[in-house]
Amino acid sequence: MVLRSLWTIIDHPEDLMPLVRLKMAVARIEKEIPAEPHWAFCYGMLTKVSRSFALVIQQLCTELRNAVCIFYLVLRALDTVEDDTSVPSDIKVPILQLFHQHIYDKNWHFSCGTKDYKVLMDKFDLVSTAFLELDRSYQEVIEDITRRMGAGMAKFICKEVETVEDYDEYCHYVAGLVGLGLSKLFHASGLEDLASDSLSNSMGLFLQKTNIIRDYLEDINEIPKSRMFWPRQIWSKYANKLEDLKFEENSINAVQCLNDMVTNALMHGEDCLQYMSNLRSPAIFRFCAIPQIMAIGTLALCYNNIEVFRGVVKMRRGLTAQISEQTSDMPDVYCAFYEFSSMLKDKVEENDPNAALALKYVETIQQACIKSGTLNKRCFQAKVLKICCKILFSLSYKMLAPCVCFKAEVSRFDSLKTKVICTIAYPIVLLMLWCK
Ligand code: D9A
Repeated sequence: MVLRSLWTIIDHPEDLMPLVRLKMAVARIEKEIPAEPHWAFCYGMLTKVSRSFALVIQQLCTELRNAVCIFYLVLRALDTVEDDTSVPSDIKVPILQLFHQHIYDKNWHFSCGTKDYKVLMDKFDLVSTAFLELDRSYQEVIEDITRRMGAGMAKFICKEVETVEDYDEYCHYVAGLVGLGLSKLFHASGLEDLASDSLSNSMGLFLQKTNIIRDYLEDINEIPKSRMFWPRQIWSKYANKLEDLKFEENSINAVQCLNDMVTNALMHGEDCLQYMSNLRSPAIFRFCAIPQIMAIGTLALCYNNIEVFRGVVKMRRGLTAQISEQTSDMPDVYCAFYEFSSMLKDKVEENDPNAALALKYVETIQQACIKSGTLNKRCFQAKVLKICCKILFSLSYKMLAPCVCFKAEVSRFDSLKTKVICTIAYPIVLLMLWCK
């Protein structure tokens, strides 16, 4: 485990400093928990269920941050009810449908879920207490979205995702509505114009479809009952049962099906660029842009990648740390979207049934990035920086290796021990260089 991280750093030395700084940032926000117990609980919970999300939320101004934090926890609680396969449908459905009323009731309580989610449900009164302190305009948005999402989830409790239309509808309820709600919260804060419902919806669909693709194996292996979000209309072209895709003998069809799903998700990329380019507040911009860049990066990683059916495919932590550090304006987003879509484009194989459509969506995204006219400068700088970092790393490695060899009297220059010692010594050298 430790050794694997070391190798990753050797391969990607440019990850190191962002990872160190990210660790420090996380440690800092964990210390800055508010004084009142209900707010302390809400922010503590947020960091527990999603570290990276907790970090981007911190950048928003206090008023908006509190509203988004509560919105996030209410949605997570709703999700927990929806996900808990041990709760019978006839109990679950009315809870989902009435959830928007329960958030006003400090005495309401329903125990379900596991681990951190169970704690969230058991102490939901603290979330309600914090919700009741929000400005009325924020409360109304959260209530409205919770009502619509709960009704939508209830509708899909007894219904499978059959067609691509069902898939879009389901994703609208669980993610598109989050986009709509956030746009309204941003508007209520007075910092942004109200974004259109259609662009806001695309922001959610792009993220959610990426999660559904990436989490294939996790959802299929869910105990006691597997959960299936891939639409039958797509997978039935490649298999008789969705589970069959995970078996080795179906690899070719599995990858084609995966590519079909990724292509479907790519469709929303252009709308997302449009939505982000309309934002004004730098903090809101970063809050929106970081998850979107992660999504297109994950799609590029998953495309044509059989590993999706074997285990978890995730971006390197160092890469996500780099993204959260280096995303501050639209040129950064264009650069990242361009880079990741090029990566995906290189993986498209001619004989794939959806190759033409995938290339068309990639082209649309890249055109939007090119049209901005900001691509060359920024992308070039980033690449130079990465190459410099690699050279610096390999130089310090080559310089250190002989010293270590000599001291340790190791005869083989490239012994594992030497490499490990160098890898430990390297960050110290780099840190000294970095801090001047
Ligand atoms: C979001 Cl309030 C989410 N979802 C996310 C996270 O981003 C969106 C849930 C609740 C809220 C917000 C999000 C962020 C910014 C702008 C948005 C937006 O719209 C304008 O939502 C559309 O994934 C969940 C849904 C996709 C269902 C909406 C980002 C996030 N990332 C995870 C990473 C992961 O691998 O899941 O939560 C994390 O940080 O742990």
